[in-house]
Amino acid sequence: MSTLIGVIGPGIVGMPMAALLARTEMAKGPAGARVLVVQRDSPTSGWKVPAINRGESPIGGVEPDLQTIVESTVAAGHLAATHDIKDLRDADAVLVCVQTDKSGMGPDYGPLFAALDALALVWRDRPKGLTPPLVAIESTLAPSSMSTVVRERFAAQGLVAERDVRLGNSPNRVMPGRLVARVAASDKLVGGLSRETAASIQRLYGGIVTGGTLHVTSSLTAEIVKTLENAYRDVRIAFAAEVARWCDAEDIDFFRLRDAVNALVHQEDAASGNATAVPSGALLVPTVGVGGHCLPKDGILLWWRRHSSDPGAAAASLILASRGINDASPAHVIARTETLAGSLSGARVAVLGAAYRFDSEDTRNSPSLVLASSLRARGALVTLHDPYVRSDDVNVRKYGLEGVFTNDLSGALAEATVLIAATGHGVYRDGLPGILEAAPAVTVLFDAANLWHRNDFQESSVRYDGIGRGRLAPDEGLVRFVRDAFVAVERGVANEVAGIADYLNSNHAPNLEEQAQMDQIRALAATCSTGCLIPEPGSVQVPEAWRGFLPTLTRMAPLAH
Ligand code: SAJ
Repeated sequence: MSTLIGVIGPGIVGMPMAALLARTEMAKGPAGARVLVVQRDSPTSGWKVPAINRGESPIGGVEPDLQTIVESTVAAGHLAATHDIKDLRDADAVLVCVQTDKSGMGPDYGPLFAALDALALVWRDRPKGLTPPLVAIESTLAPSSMSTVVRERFAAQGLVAERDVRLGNSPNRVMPGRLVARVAASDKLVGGLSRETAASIQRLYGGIVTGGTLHVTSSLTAEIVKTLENAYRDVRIAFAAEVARWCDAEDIDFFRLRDAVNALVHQEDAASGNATAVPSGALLVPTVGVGGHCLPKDGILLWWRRHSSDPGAAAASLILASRGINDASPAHVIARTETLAGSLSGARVAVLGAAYRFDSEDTRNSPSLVLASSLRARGALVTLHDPYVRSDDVNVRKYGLEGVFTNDLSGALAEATVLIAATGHGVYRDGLPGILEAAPAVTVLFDAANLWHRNDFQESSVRYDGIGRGRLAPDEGLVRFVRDAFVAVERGVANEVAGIADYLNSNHAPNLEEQAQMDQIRALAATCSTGCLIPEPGSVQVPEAWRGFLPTLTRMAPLAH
């Protein structure tokens, strides 16, 4: 009987994993495993099961290769989908790829627990004595969850970890727009409640993570590193936003400063000059804000256990402070646009982009929606455009924007007098002449997505400005100051993470092999392809303020612990 692998949740994590596992098994011929995707028959996602069984990928946006792999593996009988989780009764391994979210200062495990409970119910009556089925949780987990709430979920149904079910976690490092390529090429962490379980997941993934390394570690370490990668990305965006806000007030070119500082600390990328290059440098790229299903929640997940028992440390947290700095970005965009255009009350404003990131259809926590909603609250007459977001998108509706949303770019532009670019879609970057032509009444364009440059508007009467678009070159002293200010923040984050790891080891990892050691946390975080270079903990040097400017995060850095 061939192996049966289950994948619960055909989203941006589960779909590429299922397709790639199926293709690997297909290559083995008829003896290869069958991969069965499970999606409960919900109003918003039940449609994915018949779509997949027709050989159609349910993932929108620009996803090279995914559709081809889904089509071929379904046709070959190695990939299928079902609404019924009971079809996983005899599964040898199950990947759990459902979304986790935050609720207050902790995780919202509603969907995860629903999946685990349903799976445990199906497995409760499996004949004992066989090899216990393997569970690999791909979803991002708040540190300590595997050894506490996940283990307890199965135990509540009589399934004892390692005896009746093998529990591991291998957090996804997907990147919309590059889903298939990133799974194959990225290093991946593999945790387990036992080293044997982690090694079993490593073997299962060996055929699909072909360009990256599978790093075996403890569940707790994998949980900490995964949430840290996103939390530290959020911090670096917040730091860049603080510096850019000061540069904009001084008319200094933030992106030239960014490139100079990133070169000094040897953490560079191509993102300053390309809106669709994934930023990975030390200073990241400030935009309309930070959205998605990951960065807004993972710093809070990382702090979950410690926050409730150490509110003083939480108050000094750089990770938590960064959330507030980034959430202020839409308001800064409006203020800067009004500096250019005067009051936006009564103005016809077209917002370009509703998705939370470029070349994606995803609107989860999208700052573009916050921006459009805030503009309307100020009395602006808003149209919101996006080429990929569906007109019945649940988040567009949640903000009450369905009446002003359109996929028709010309229609959005026809009467606009102000344009705000909020999402860095490549079609916008490459379509400026057509945009200006379709917007005859536009006098002001504010770029909050690093799409264009001043010289793109030399022949145009449109007044252009944007985040980080100052005209003056940064001088050497400023470059060194921002480098020193950044080094203080990265050291502060290292001290904060060490404090969290110590807390978790003391309170949620009684056995040494379950614990998370700082040197391994740093080594594994460094395998993140978008940069997560955490220095050793140590004393923080705060530079003298530069012409009265000292980023809040730098000022806070010595207190983080
Ligand atoms: N953003 C900026 N400036 C930047 C980078 C991002 O404003 O320099 C904004 C984006 O516009 C977006 C948000 O932040 O609104 C998140 O962008 P992202 O590039 O982090 O994209 P995600 O959230 O889809 O992917 C992140 C990635 N995490 C890291 O790079 C550490 C990805 O590798 C993870 O797999 C993913 O979270 C996840 O699922 O955890």
